[in-house]
Amino acid sequence: MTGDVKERVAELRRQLEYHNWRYYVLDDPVISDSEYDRLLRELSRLEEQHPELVTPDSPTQRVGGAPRAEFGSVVHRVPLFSLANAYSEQELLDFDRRVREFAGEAEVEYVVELKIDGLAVSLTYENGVFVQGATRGDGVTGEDITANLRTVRALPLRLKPEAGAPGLLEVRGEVFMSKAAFLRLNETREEDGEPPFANPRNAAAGSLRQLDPKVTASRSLDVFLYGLGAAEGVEVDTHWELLEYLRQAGFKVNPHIRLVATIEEAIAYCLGWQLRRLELPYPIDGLVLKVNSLALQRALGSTAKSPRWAIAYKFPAEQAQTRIKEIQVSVGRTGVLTPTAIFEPPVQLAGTTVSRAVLHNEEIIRNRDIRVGDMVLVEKAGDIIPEVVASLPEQRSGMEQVFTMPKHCPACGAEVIRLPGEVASRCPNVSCPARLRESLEHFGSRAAMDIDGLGPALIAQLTERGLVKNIPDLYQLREEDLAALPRMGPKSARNLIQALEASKTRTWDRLLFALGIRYVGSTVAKTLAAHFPDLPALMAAGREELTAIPGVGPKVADSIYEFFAESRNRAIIERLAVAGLNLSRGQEQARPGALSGKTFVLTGTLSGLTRAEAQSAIEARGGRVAGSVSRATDYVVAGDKPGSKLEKARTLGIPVLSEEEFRRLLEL
Ligand code: 3BD
Repeated sequence: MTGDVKERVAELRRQLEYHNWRYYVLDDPVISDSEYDRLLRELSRLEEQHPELVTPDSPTQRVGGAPRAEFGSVVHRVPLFSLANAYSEQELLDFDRRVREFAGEAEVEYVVELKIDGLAVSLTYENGVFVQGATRGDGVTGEDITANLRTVRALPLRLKPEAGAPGLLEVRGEVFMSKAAFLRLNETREEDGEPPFANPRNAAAGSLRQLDPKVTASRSLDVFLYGLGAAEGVEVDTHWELLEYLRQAGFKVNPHIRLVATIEEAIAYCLGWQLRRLELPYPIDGLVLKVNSLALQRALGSTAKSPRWAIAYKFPAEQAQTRIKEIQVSVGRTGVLTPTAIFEPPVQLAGTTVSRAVLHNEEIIRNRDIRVGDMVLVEKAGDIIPEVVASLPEQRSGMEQVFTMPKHCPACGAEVIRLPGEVASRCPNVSCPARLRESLEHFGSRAAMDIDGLGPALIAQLTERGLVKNIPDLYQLREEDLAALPRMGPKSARNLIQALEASKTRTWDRLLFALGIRYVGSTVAKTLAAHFPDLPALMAAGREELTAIPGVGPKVADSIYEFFAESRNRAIIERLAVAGLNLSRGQEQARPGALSGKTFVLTGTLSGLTRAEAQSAIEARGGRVAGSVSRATDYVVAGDKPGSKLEKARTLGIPVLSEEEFRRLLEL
C-alpha cells in the first residue's frame, strides 16, 4: 500500500475532526454540510479499500458499531463524587462561611456553573485518543458505554494538540438532550407506537443505555464537560484554568460559567438563572458552586460522599395547584386507552398555560391517589411536559370520585383488555371507530401519504356515515358523495379527490409508514424500502430475514411479521394495490432535490404543520434541518413566538422566511 493513501486518510481525519469541532462544539461551521459529506465519503471509501487503516477514533466510527448483548462494567480510576444540595440562599451563605472559616480568608473565589439535567459520564483518553466512556453508576463502578458515546458528535475522538500530550486524561461531564431534540424524538416515538420519554433527562439516559449504538447515533445527544478524574501532565492551579484547558483540548464547556469573587455575586447569578432558565435550549435543574483554588479544594477534601468544596443550588420545582374537573379517556391508533386530566382552572406553569396532563395509565392514577374533583399539584417534568405529581387529599370535600378505567371502550363499547404484565388497557376491536379515525388521520398525515384536506372533522363525518370503514375505502369515495356532506362544497370535494389521486404516487416507504404498523416509524419504513424492492417482497420475508437488516430488531420484525400474517391486513394491501397505489420503488414524486444542500433552522410554532412535518417536507426535497443558527444556515423559518434563533439569524444576515414564504418555497 502506498504511503499516499495513509497520508490522505490522516489528512481527511484531521479535517473532519476539525469541522466536526467547528460545527458541534463551537456551533460555528466554516464549510457546508455537502462539503463535509464529501470529505466523509472519501474517507469511508478509502477505509473500505484499506480496512487495515480503520481505527476507533476515525470520524467514520461515529455512526454506531454492532449491537452488543450487555454492557461491561468499569471501575473508575478516581471515584465520581456526589454533590451536596442547597435549596435556599441561606444554605449557600452557610456553605461559604464554612469554606472561609476553614481557609482563614475574608473572601473566597468560586466558579459557578449551570447544573445540566442529563446523565453524568466519565471519558478516558489515552495518548490523546478517546478509549473508554462510562456512566457514573454508583460513583465507583459504572457501565462501559464507549460505543454509544462515540456517536455523540460534540465529544472529541482525539484531543487537540493544545491539550499538550497527556498520557492519561479522564474528564467528567454531563450528556444531555436539548429540549427541541426531546420534543422531536417524542413525536416520532408516538408515531411509532412507542411510549414517549417523560423528560429530556430520561430521553438522554435511555438513549445512552441502548445496546445498539446505531439507536444512540440517531438521537441528538450533546455533552458539556466540567471536571477531571485521573490525569497526567495537566498543570492548572484553579478550576477556572481547568475549564479553559478543557476548552483548549477540544471539549465543549458550557459558555455560561462565571468566576465570582464573593458568595453574594454567586447568589445573584443563581437567582438570575432561576428566572431565565427557560430561555436555555437545554434543561438545567440548578447551578453548581465550586471553590476556584485547587489548593483550597485539596485542603477542604471530601466527606464520604461529596467534596466540601462544591455545592449544588437546586431550583425549587415550579408547581401549581388546580382542580381536576374530569378525566377523559381517548383511544389511540393501536387501541391503547389514555386517560387525561382536564384542569379547572387552567394554570400558568414554566411559561405556558396548562389545561390538561396525560395520566398515562391506571397504575399511576392509583399510586398517586388521584381522583376526579381533587385539588392536585402540577409540575412540568424537565420544564416541558405537564404532570400531576400528587393529589392533595386534605382538601377533599368527600365528593371526589375514584377513577377506574372504563370496562368498555368509550368509542365502540368493546370489552377493554389489559394483557398480563402490561400497564396499558386496550380496545381489542380492530374496527373500533376511534381506532379507525386515528388510523385514517395517521394515513393522511404529511409524513405519511400527505392527503391534503383529510382532517379530523372530515374523517369523523366519513366514518360516522359509514362511507369509510377502512383505509382502502378512501379511494372509493366519489366526488358527489363528498359534495353532499355538510360544510363541504363542490370545490373542497374536488380538491380532496385530487389529493387522494396524488397520494397514489407516493413512494412505498411512505405507504409502509402510513399503514401504522407498530414500531414501523418513518425511519424504519425507509430502511425497509431500501432493502426490499416492493411491498410484496417485504410481506414474504421471514423473521430472520427481517432481523438481519441493520436497524431492524426482533421487536420490529415480530410486529411486521404478525401484521402481514393477519389476512385482514393482507386484504387491505390487495385493495390498495387495486386502487393503484405505488407499492414498489418508483420515481420519487416530491420534487426531489429542490432544496438539495440547503440547511434550515425552524423557530416558533407554525400554524399549518408540525415541526416533524416541516422537517420531513424539507428532507423530502433534499434539504436538512439543524438545531441552531450559524453561518452555515441557509434559511430560518420563523413561526409564531420565535425564539432567540430569529435574532441570531438577523445578526448574521440569514434570510428569514414566514410560514407563508416557507410553504411557497416547498410548493405546498
Ligand atoms: C452538572 C455529581 C463535582 C465534581 C462533584 C463537584 C453528582 C452528577 O452540570 N460537579 C456540574 C454538573 C454536575 C458537577 C460535580 N458539575 N459533580 C456535577 C457533579 N456542572 N450536572 N455531579 N451527580 C454529577 C450524580 N449523578 C447521578 C447520581 C448521583 N449524583
